[in-house]
Amino acid sequence: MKKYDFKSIEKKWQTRWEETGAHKAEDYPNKDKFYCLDFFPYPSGEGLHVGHWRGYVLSDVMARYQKLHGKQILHPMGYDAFGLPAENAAIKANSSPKIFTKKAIERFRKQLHQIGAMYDWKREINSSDPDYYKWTQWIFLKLYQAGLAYRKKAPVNWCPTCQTVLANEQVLAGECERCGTKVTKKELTQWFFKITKYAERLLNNLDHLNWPERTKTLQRNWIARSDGALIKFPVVETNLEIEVFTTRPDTLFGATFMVLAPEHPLIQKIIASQHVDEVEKYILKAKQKSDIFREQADRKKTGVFTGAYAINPINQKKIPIWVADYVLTSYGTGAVMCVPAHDLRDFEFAKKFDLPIIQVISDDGHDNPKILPYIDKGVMINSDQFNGLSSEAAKEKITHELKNQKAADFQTNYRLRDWLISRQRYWGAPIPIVYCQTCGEVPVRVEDLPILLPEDVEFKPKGDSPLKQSKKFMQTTCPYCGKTATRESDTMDTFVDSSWYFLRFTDPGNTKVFADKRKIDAWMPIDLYIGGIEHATMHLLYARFVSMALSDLGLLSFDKLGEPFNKLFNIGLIYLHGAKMSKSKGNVVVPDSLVEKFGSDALRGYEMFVGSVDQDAEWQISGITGIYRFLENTWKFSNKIQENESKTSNKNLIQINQTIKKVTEDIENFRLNTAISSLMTAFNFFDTNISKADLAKIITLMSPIFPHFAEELWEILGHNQSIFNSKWPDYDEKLIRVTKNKIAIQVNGKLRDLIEVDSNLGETQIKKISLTSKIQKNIGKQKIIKIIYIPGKIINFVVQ
Ligand code: ANZ
Ligand code: ZN
Repeated sequence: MKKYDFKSIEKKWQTRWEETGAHKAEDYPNKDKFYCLDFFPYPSGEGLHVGHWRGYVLSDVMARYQKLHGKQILHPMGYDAFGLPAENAAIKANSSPKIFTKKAIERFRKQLHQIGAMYDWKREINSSDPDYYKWTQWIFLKLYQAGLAYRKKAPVNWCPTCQTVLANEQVLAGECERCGTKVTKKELTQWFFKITKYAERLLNNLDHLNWPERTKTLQRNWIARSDGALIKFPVVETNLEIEVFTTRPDTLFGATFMVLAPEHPLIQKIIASQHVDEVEKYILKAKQKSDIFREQADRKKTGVFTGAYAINPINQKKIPIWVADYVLTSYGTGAVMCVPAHDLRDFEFAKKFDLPIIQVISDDGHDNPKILPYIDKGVMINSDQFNGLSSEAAKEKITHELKNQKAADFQTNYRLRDWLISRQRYWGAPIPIVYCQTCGEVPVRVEDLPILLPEDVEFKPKGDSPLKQSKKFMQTTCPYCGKTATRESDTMDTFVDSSWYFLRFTDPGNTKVFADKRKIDAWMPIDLYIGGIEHATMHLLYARFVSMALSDLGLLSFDKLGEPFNKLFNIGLIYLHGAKMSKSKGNVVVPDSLVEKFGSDALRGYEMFVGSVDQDAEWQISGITGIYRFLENTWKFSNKIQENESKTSNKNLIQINQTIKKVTEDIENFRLNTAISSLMTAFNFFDTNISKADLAKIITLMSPIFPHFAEELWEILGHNQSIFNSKWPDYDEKLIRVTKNKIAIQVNGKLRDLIEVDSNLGETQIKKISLTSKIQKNIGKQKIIKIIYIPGKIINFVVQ
């Protein structure tokens, strides 16, 4: 008997798959298709560790499983090669991002090959390749023409270490997502994509997606819809009005002052002369602080009085107008009506500056200063004709009343901000815009794409765009008038590259269009998308936006909602010694040596066995040996059957059918760990009374997880076609239903009852069932001193 020589087996099958084009995806699938994708990796210098493998193995298991169900598969792989990680790593390694990325990709490709996945390598893409980023620039131009890309001067998040701006999504708890530095604020002209135009659709469509609830919730909270009212407050002795957005129009009678954000344009127009100096000073200071800092709830409140007053439109009372930095310019209207009795921040502000506090909602219909600020719903008080109403009802009524007087309107706001896409960094796709002295801001002509990234620059970050250093790059001519013009020197956020790559996979070689529409239509939407939870509010939101926008432009039509990812699965993280596996924590297990020692199949198996794939799991260093032994035993067993075939016994047949049912259901529900357990149980149970054909069925069940191993045994069992061209086995429901046994229950040898039980029940279970039968009264208070069980026939209780 041949021994389990995984090295030659795995090499043999990987070569054979490649030579026969086994994983080549059709351009136009003509039957059921299955597009199975992993979030494509950025090629870091560190290479892959076993935590990365987990998702790649899972997606491959699913792709192979679907292939065995006759589906046509698209399972591609590529590299998110532009961006800060590659650039920072290149700086550290004293290399150029281009050379560094090339090397990193080579290493990644080699490691990815070890997985033995059914990737169609002919479709490999690299987002830093001009053939790719040409189309990233093209998509920019499309969005620009549609008014969805624009430039504006805005206070932006600035990372002093990375020396670049960050999108809101890249700021985590006030720190740079990449390097952890405290993010500051800078006033800069930047490029934005108008994702806010899609806020409502991005939110509502979530209801139709087969995504984990947790991820949907993260997106919902990020988009954060709030329903309220826009209310106008006239400014005393002027014809000006201050508009506020409030979610609590029910508290209007309690509005005792207003606060404007320091950036609010009306401040200059209403400020009383004796307050100018103080207000100006305050504004200057506030502008240095980031929004995230300003929003922190536990900060001491600061502010200044403008000397001006407004009229509360509901009761015509005069209220003072203040400036304070806890009001943000980027949300609502940048002005707030302040209700200290019912809002914590307003309450603290009123206490500090001694402003009036009027309670207008109460839990029992009475004033109760001790419970302020009172944030809950309740009964209206101190609110004239609205007294006694529930605050919920008053919300509607007060807004209606003011709407009739044209002083208010219902309004919905979103927290979502436009996506800031320009970066003052080198390693990205140049933004295809030029500035002409005559024509101003002009988009590049499509036929001039790609705008190549120049190489004659020092790419280390200095706070200003490195592209500016290249005269050759910067100097150009205006596409409209032909006069000299300069290029935009910022590059695009890498999330722009990754917002459409899944479309390119359907037609990666196309030089005429970003991808042939028929090919996109044939493969999209993605049937299974696998990646970590960390991209919930970044990549997954951006990609949905770009798909919707391109759909609206008529460039895509595969889904009426424009949604690219039908089903999303979040893979759990791998931990080692209680910490998330990562190079920086020094707790990395690399797959290479495990593959060398135990084989790719054993590692694939352990990746699926280490825990439920939707949960984080602790890596056990020796865990892989259990899987390896299982493969080795299965190997020996199968070879024995091959050499000495017999008929399948009834007992084995039942086990086989039960295992088919169990493994099928487990894979369908992403329970790979229990699928493997069932396979182990089955082989423990089997005796050698099993036919080759029946054994082949069980080998097929193993094949998505252990593809090389299964191919080899399949061949040994006499097949000359790849196992993946065969069919997933069916089970026979009749054979699963277990047979019954009649058991005689005796007490001291006398027959007392007869029961019918499933034949697969063991002694303990039969004992339990017997003790609840009629014999209870025969035993009574007597003590059981011995139980004699004759399997499947008799159970005798000896009592005294
Ligand atoms: C009056 C009021 C009374 C409010 C009350 C709350 C409680 P969400 O739910 O996040 O939409 N607000 C509005 N614009 C703001 C800005 N630019 N900066 C800081 N705060 C702002 O929050 C809406 C509420 O946040 C609004 O409702 C407003 O305060 C405040 F008892 O208006 B409210
Ligand atoms: Zn011009």
